[in-house]
Amino acid sequence: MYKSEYLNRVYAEVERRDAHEKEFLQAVREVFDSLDLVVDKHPEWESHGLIERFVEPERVVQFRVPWVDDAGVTHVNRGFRVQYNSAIGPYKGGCRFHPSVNLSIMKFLGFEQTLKNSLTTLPMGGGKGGSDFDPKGKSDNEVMRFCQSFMTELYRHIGQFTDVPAGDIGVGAREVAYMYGQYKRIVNRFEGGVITGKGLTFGGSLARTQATGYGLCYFAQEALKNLKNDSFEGKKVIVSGSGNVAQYAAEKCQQLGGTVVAMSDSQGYVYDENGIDLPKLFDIKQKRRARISVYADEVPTAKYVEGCKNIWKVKCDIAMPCASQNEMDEKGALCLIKNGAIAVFEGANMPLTPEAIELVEHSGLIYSPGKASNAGGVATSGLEMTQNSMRLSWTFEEVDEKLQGIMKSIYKACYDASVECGHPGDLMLGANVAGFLKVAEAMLAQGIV
Ligand code: NDP
Ligand code: 2IT
Repeated sequence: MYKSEYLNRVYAEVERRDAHEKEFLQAVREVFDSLDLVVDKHPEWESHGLIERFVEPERVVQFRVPWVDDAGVTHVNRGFRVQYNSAIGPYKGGCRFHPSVNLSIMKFLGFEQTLKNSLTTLPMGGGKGGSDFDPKGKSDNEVMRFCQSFMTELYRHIGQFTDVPAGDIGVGAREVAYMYGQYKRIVNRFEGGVITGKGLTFGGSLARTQATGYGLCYFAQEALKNLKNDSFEGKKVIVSGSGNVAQYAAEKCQQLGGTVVAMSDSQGYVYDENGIDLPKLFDIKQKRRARISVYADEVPTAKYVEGCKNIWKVKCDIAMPCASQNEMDEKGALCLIKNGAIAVFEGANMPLTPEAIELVEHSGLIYSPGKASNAGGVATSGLEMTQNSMRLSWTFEEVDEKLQGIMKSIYKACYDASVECGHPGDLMLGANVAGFLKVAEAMLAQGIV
């Protein structure tokens, strides 16, 4: 499969051991496709067992999370923390609460996070956690009890110098605050740097809420300018999802002159040719925690269509998938290509299937992988940790300016690595190679650990 015998051997072993972990295997294959172009230049990787070590998380914790609902019924969910790689800093990465969560999804996210965090330029290793708990339809008290039970086990595995969780799907400001409250109560220390995405009154950073979506648009802006001498101005944009990442990607995109014509949730999508009315969307999603179909009930120019995968049929210039893994398959990619789209920038983690990536890249669209273009969220989490250590808070403008600088450096690192590998503009290749080289160097320097 690969030119490199070494990569073939390591992949065969991962496949043998983790045969049932399809998302993890998918993420590994994608990175190995890129490393195949550079591995020959690094014989020390094989002699130090570097890639064998890289595909094995340093530690995986799985635990029971019992909690009692409002009716007094006991439930048991499964909790996870994958401490993937600490070569360049403490494990760092979000927690996902979604019924689909399993070990494969946690490991793929931890693996991707390691390379993403390397690209941020900040000293953070990679980790991910979560639970198959579904916060949808639960009362605030139920969510609080769940978060407290989750942290009652997780607290012993984390710490500002060990592992720093944050949010992800199903984990926003409310959940982070409940988890932090329980952590503080158990350890009896106000250790702000133990978790990020905190509220502004207890150590959170301005602009962290916006950071992933804004960062995605800053990255996209850089890529459009550099590769096509173009911008968001006058472009029709699809932003899938309608959670944290999607909301602020849509907001920044509209500020930069784009028109977001469609957004979705897991049930369906809304189309509004006038551009999504964001104050309305924020009210529906943030205040009321309602379905996106409500948008079409309340906005006369909008139309609701059942089935979230059909969103890619809407004609657009730029697609920003911001919902979940494998949300765009071959069919979706073909719709974009047929409709003349020029770029796909991933806001979610691994939203395109391998077949979709291949089609998009071969048709000459700009394509950026999530580990590069959605890194603004974790980068700003890194800035939150810095502020916590310094015991001060930067202004929104200060954080936003640093975020813009970081997204530009990430773009440059990806682009430069793509040139170095002889494929200028292949941002997936660039992201994988640039992200991996730094982790590899740190791992080699630290010996066989
Ligand atoms: P949210 O929980 O805020 O929103 C998730 C959105 O995606 C919702 O609209 C949800 O719809 C939709 N969704 C979830 N699962 C599916 C699915 N299987 N198919 C279709 N739609 C789905 O999460 P975030 O916005 O935080 O995260 C979105 C993506 O961005 C994830 O891939 C996450 O890993 C990634 N990410 C998040 C960062 C962050 O800082 N939050 C940083 C970097 C990446 P519904 O409400 O119907 O479930
Ligand atoms: O996928 C991601 O980068 C996140 N969910 C954010 C992680 C973080 O630690 O802020």
